[in-house]
Amino acid sequence: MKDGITIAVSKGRILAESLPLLARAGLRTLDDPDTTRKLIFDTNHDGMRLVVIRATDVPTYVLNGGADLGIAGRDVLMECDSDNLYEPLNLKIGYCRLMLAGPKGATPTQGGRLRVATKYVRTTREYFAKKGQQVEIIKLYGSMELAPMLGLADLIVDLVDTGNTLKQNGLEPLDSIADISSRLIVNKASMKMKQELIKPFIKRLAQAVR
Ligand code: PRT
Ligand code: MG
Repeated sequence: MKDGITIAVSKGRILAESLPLLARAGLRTLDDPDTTRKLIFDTNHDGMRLVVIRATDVPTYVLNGGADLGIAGRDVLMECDSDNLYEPLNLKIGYCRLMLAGPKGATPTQGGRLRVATKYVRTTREYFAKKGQQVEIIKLYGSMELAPMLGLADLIVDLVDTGNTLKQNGLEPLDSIADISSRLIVNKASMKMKQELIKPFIKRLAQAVR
């Protein structure tokens, strides 16, 4: 583990909302992540740097100490071994819902297992297990909305914000599985070893959230 602290942030929409939040907490990158292809960013704080990576890689980096802190959606955290991470803050950005959805007006076919396409295999399995329903889960990495149209799956589990994406693809929401927002996560060893850097940062970030 290196000196100083490294914060891993999900690229894309979470990054867009994280940067203003971090700025309110007094942390600014020296280069603009939107206009360079850099992955590591120095900040106005000597001992703190930002890395910008795929959403699903954020918990992996933090779990393994590649980064000390991370910002990731609850959707991603529910899919990993987040018991081994501290999650001290709900950052109240990146709001959406994880939903079960299916073709508009379709009546559920009787007999035969339902096929559910999703990127969120673990959460989907737990959701149906709680209902005592046997389903076949088909893992996809994106564009879940396509699966029912092409006959790959009966239903999908995906993130929904406005609902426009579902609508434009002939789908409708059927059930809400989880409310999603972005969270701050912390490596457990880092929290112990780098308390004097991490604790004040969490405090500033908590104030920025409010
Ligand atoms: O790079 P990779 O493909 O792995 O990630 P990504 O491209 O999905 O990243 P990005 O930028 O979409 O950010 C993903 C993270 O943002 C998720 O892990 C969530 O925590 C958070 N988030 C918040 C969302 C949404 N809202 C959201 N609406 N992630 C994705 N969406 C997508 C959704 O999958 C669907 O395709 O937006 C579409 C639905 O939006 P509406 O408004 O049409 O309902
Ligand atoms: Mg995307």
